[in-house]
Amino acid sequence: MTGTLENKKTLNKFEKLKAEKDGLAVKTEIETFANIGWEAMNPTDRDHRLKWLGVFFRPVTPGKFMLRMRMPNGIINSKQMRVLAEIVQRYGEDGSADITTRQNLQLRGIRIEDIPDIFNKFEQVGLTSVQSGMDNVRNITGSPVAGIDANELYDTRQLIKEVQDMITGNGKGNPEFTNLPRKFNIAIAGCRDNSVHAEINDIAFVPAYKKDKIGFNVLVGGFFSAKRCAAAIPLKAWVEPNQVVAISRAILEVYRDNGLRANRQKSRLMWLIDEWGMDKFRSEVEQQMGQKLETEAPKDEIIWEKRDHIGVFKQRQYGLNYIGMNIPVGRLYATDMFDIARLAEVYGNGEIRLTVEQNIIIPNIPNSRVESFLAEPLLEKFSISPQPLTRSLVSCTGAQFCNLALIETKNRALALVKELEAELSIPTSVRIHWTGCPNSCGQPQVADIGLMGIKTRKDGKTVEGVDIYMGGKVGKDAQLGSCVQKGIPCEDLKPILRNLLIETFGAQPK
Ligand code: SRM
Ligand code: SF4
Repeated sequence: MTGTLENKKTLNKFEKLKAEKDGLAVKTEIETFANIGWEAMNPTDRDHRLKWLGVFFRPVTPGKFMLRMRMPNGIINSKQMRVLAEIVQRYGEDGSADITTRQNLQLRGIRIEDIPDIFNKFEQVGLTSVQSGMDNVRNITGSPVAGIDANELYDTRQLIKEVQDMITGNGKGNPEFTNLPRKFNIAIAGCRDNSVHAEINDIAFVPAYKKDKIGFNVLVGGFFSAKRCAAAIPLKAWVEPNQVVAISRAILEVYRDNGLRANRQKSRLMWLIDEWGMDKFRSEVEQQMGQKLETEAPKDEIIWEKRDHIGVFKQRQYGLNYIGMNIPVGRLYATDMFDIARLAEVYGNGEIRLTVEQNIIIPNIPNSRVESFLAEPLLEKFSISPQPLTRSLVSCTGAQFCNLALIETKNRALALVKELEAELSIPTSVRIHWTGCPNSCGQPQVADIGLMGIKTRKDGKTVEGVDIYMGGKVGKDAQLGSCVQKGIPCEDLKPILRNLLIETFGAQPK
């Protein structure tokens, strides 16, 4: 099933560990792991296979694991949020949660001895963290205002759930898709503003009409890696909504069975498309689906600038509103999570949405309740009208928890924008994205100003630094930005950003 003869001869470390024992197999061993503790565990199970259950060993904080959830379409309810809050609360100062750039939550401080109990709790409230790391399909993103946006073209919520259920065996784990050549990203866009960054996904469904029927043009192969970044390209296919699950399955099967596995740096879907050419790839997908694909619609419906959803907005449902709150660099603590759950219940219908900008939306708030919502103390911390740089600041995890990081990101990012906001009047929000290393989890290539962590030299010493990216365009006609300046020590960054904001984004010294 997996790979050619040549691949099998040259198995790299990760292919070997998957061939020896499927990652999902550790599901039946979690009680044992809990009993023996992290130090006695087989290192390959602990450091790698546990990621198939969403449990990440953190070499930076040994014994305190990270737990990456799945949140299809970025939607969670207050009951689920409260369960997650209780989990992180248990770990005191070590416990926190981060909203991720895939509309998802990651919990921190988790002890292996608690995992069986945590998984039981997940089951009770319909949460899962399965297949969220390593060579699996990541959280599937969709418009954060699906179903409530007055101008929506297709409500993606059910579709995204169906695709996730297909891939994960209804959240229990599905061995059909636990040995892909590499990680895999899927996004389904149903609104007009490309709020999912379709172009950076291995499969993206973008709304498009054929005659008067709404469906999706399919894009494939988008990805970022340290070696190469590529925007997704058209599969030259249009599908109806009821074909989305089938084509996702077919593409995954083609990739699983034929994707390149010898070199991990060349294993993402685009490398297979390069090798085969789009025509062959497309016809293999058709064969796997057992049906001919329709040609793509001549134009898609992404015709808006990207919205950030921060503030108060009317819903498609008469008399209801959604309110987007800015969560600086996506960091939440237990008390915040309890409070968000409470707000969602008291003012809305208990629903909470996450965005790829690492923010939160509370929907379904009646007109009559908006004013008292806005008077809630939590809004002083999580503003609905934040300062222009804080508003669109995004940051990956960085050195605080990530062992691949070359620099500290979240705390530095926040401190720097606060200083710049104090010194400058900035007429519009400027999207600044930080990423701690060239893996680009913080998506610097989609930003107005992207900052990628590197090591550089200053006064004969190695210091933390950044390469600067610019020109990332989101929404309609999205485009990836590129590197414009290399090797700036972080301690010298502020005046450079200050000048950029003045010269390119119309900022004025106060
Ligand atoms: Fe990522 C690896 C965090 C979105 C590209 N990413 C990692 C690891 C797991 C590395 C590790 O084991 O420490 C990081 C975990 C650190 C931690 O403790 O939090 C990590 N990635 C993240 C998150 C949390 C960043 C954030 O703060 O939001 C995002 C989690 C999303 C989720 O909910 O699943 C995250 N990562 C991304 C994205 C952005 C996206 O999907 O839109 C990318 C670029 C897009 C892409 O993948 O094509 C991304 N992460 C990577 C890569 C490079 C992949 C490659 O093909 O080379 C790695 C390294 C790897 O896989 O070998 C990586
Ligand atoms: Fe870690 Fe690098 Fe990803 Fe940031 S970009 S989370 S530092 S792997």
